[in-house]
Amino acid sequence: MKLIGSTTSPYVRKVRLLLSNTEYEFEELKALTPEGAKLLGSYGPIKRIPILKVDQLTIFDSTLICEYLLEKRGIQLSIEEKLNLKLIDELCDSSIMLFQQKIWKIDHQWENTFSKRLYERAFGVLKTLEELQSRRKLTELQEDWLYCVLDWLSFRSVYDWQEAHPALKEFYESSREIEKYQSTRLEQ
Ligand SMILES: N[C@@H](CCC(=O)N[C@@H](CS)C(=O)NCC(=O)O)C(=O)O
Repeated sequence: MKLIGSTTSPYVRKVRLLLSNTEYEFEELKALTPEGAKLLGSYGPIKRIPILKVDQLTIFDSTLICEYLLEKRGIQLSIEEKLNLKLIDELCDSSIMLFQQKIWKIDHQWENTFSKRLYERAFGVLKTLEELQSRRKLTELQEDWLYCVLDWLSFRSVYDWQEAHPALKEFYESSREIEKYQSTRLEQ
């Protein structure tokens, strides 16, 4: 089994966390560099990381990869679980796009309608997750995915998510030393 991805991607980290106790090969590929983008093309048309090569399959999309790995372990996710995981994915997607708007100098100040919509979505999801976390409603899998996004937001200094979300901040700060998060930490 081979995982293709970078050590800076929150999507790749979701999969790395799930593979924590499994033997696999890791192929480093930085999607945002020209060389990485070219190499990604050889794996299929989507051109995003992560990619998992396993059992003659090339699986793209971090959520599909996680679902595949969990199914192999006999675990089927409920719709309630999937809905919360989708919220976290939406937070990740909108935040990544906001970051790209900046680094690709499309809308550096997030002034256009598209950026504003992304920002609203990210903060709407953060508010919902704040409520869920303050009532301790998140499962371990949801916490893992959430940690991946919060840590990436901090790593890239995308926006200040901490001030308005004390329960998320507390969760983030108290989780930092957990071994699985330390052993998959984001690195340039
Ligand atoms: N929905 C995808 C998103 C993956 C994604 O956007 N990965 C980023 C890296 S963090 C990427 O490959 N970006 C390359 C690009 O947008 O050109 C997933 O969950 O795997």
